[in-house]
Amino acid sequence: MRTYSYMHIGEEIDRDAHVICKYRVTTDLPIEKAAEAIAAEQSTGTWTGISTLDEDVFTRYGGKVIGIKGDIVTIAFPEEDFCIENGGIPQILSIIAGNLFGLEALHGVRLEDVEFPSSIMRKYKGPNFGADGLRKILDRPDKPLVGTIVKPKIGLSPKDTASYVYEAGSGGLTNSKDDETLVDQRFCPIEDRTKAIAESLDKLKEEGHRMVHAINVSTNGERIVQLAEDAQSWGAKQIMVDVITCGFAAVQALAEDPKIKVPIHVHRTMHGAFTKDPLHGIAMLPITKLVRMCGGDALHIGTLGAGKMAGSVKGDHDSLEACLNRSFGHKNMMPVCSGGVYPGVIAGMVRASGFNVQIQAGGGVAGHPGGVRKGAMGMCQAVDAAFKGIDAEEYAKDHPELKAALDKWGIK
Ligand code: CAP
Ligand code: MG
Repeated sequence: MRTYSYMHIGEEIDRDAHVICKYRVTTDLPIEKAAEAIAAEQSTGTWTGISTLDEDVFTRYGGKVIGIKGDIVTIAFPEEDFCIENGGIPQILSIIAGNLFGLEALHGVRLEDVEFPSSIMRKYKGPNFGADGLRKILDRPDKPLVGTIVKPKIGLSPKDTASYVYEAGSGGLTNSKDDETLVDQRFCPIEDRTKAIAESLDKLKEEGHRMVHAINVSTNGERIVQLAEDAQSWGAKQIMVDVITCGFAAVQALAEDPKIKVPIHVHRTMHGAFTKDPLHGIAMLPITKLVRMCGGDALHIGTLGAGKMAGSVKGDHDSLEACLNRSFGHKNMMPVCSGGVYPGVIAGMVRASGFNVQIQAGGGVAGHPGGVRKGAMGMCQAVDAAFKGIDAEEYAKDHPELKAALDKWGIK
C-alpha cells in the first residue's frame, strides 16, 4: 500500500484552481509533519495509508502543503474538493475548518486566512446593499454611522423599546438594533416590537430624520426566512442575524430571498469561543470574508482596542479591511465597531478605523446621566468632533451632552 506525500513546497500551483488557507500551528511534531497531517485529514487521507487511495484520486483531490513560514502553514485545497452548488459554506467549513482542530498531535491550530478562486466566489452574490447602500438609505454619505443597541438587552416591552428608539433617533442616531439575545420573548413579542418601532421610525422620518433599526430574527433554520419576511411586512427597515449561532447558510438564505428588500445586520455573538485564543481557533478575517460572500450588509468587527470586548487590534483591522476592500468582487460591507463604546473612545477609535464605519453604543447611550436622547446626542457630538478633527474636550465646551458623557466616563 502506498503512502502519499502532501508536501508541494516550491511547486507551481494554479491559485485560481485552489482554496488557499493559512493556519497557525503549534505542535511538538516537525512542522512539516503537522502540515501534512492537516492536508491529509482535510482532503484524501487519514492517520494511516489506505488501500482505497490511488494515484489519480490523490493527485486530483489531495490538499497540498505549499508553504511553511515560521508557525504559518499554507495549504491549497483543489476547487474540486468543494461542492458544485451555491450554498456550500457548511461543506467549505468542514474542509477548511473541520476535524483539524481536534487533531491530538497539534497543541493549537488557528485558521488565519482563506482565499477563494473566482469559480467559487462567483457562486456567492455578496451584499445586496453593503456599506454604500446603507449610506444611501440613511442619506449619510461621509460621516460614520452612529447607532445604539437597545439596553437593557432584554426585559423592555415593545412600547418601551420603541420609545427608546424614538429618543435615540431624536438625539441624532442613524441606527439602532435589537440585542443578540432578544428575538421573540413573551415580554417583547417580535411582531408587536417591530410594529411599535416602525411607528417610531415613521415619526422620525416625518420630523426629517432617517434612521433604521435592525430586528433580530435569529431562529431555527426552517423559520428564519419566513420570520424575516414577516418582520419586513410588520415594518422592519433592517434585519439582524447572529451568524455564528444561526450559521452562514442562514445569512445567505436571507440575502438571497427575493422578497427581503432590507439590509442585513450581522452580529457575531459566540465568536469569542474561537477567535479569542491567538493560537487556536478561527480568526475574524475568514469569518468576515464568508459573511461578505453570503450577503451580510454590516458586520461587527470589534473596536480596534477601544471597547470592552477582547480582540486583537490587528484582527479587528484585518476584518475592517476585508469588509471594505474594493477588490473582493462583491459590494462592500459596513464594519460595525461595538462593545463597550462611549463618547470618550471615539476619537481614538476613528483614528484607527477611518470614517467608513458604523459606531455603536448601548451602555454608552443608555448610561448617559441625561437619558437616552442626551446619550445619543453625546455620541453624535463625539463623532462630529472626530469627523471635523476637533479634540473632544474642546468640542465639549459648546456641547453639554458630550461634556456630561466625558465627565462620567472620561477619555481613553
Ligand atoms: C454592545 C453589545 C454587543 C457587543 C458585541 C453588547 O453593547 O450589544 O453585543 O458589541 O461585541 O451587548 O455588549 P455595549 P463583539 O455598547 O453596551 O457594550 O462584536 O465584539 O462580540
Ligand atoms: Mg449585544
